[in-house]
Amino acid sequence: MKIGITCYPTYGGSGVVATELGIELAARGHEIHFITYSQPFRLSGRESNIHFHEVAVSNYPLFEHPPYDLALATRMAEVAEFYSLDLLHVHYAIPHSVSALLARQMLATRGIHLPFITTLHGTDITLVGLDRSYLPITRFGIEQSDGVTSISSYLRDRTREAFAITSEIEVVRNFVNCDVYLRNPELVAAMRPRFAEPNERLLVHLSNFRPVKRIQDVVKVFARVAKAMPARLMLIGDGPDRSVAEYLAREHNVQDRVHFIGKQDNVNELLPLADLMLMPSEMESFGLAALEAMACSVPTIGTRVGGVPELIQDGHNGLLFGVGDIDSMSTAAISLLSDQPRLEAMARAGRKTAQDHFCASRVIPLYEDYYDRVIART
Ligand code: GMT
Repeated sequence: MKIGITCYPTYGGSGVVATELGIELAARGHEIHFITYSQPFRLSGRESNIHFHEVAVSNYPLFEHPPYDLALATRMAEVAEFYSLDLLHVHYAIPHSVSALLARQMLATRGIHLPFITTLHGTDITLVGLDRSYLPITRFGIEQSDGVTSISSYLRDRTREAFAITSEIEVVRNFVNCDVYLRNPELVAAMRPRFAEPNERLLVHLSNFRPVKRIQDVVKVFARVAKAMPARLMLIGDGPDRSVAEYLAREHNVQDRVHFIGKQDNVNELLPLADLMLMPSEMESFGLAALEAMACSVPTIGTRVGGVPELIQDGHNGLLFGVGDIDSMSTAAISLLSDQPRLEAMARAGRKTAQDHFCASRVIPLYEDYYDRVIART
């Protein structure tokens, strides 16, 4: 198949999922065309079967707000016609589904058929989409899509309820490449000393540091752990709440124990170094970071929100608590990190969950099957 993929290429889990999907599809012989404003950050640019088409937005002085959506629609239509795409797959509803709709309409006037699929990722529904100024156009974009998928059952149900949508939404959960995300003992032995002493526990958090991630809770939980045992915290990512996290680390006197390592491309090399992942989010429609950690045999202490319970079974492959329940999360972290056999059992269970249900090799065929069905019925 020849598939166009559009996503936010530089930030957030939706861009990661879209990029990894393109990479996996290309490896399975499909021809993939990323149509985005910059090259997705997990692409090297050297992958075979993958093409990148930059969307350039003209910044004519009259445009205080350059019309990216229109430039994107135009590029989608051009690429689809030039390369005879079978399908467009857009990730994150706003504004991508509306741009895809415009591209489909533009091409239809020239007798070219271009179905498009929208994948809902979370904040496009739970935050931005529910903003009154975007709600009608988000609903319209979803309704006009030839196919819609969501990354969890939670998000499917939330979308139906919030937007009063009755059409079918296919659940295709997020995935991870289990051959890339894994715990390689030699790599761990070589790299872990950069972040922790042998007698120290290493905790990790990975996000875009937005308020929804509650990074303050990460630092507070870590500060309590660090009082109970030698420990370090590795913070991967960057974003608006980074300075709050830095401030809190100083307040709790753990600034020397926290590594702020910023945005990283190869998180598969960093996650396995840790003993425990902290994901105390206010909301996660899925929680891709926890899945990536689980695949690397790192269990997560997280919150019982959104689609997280579809991934983490409390007490089996991770631990779940109420949002903001720092006392319970800290106590649980200290107890788990003090009990090596239980920690290892949970790590194994997490790896097994990732392998049994969320490996790319299991999930990518679900997308291929869905593409076939959408193409066949449109
Ligand atoms: O969580 C973010 O801030 C990024 C956001 C996105 O759309 O890029 O993540 C959403 O999509 C991820 C990939 O599907 C999910 O794993 C996240 O749970 C989801 N975030 C939220 O629902 C808050």
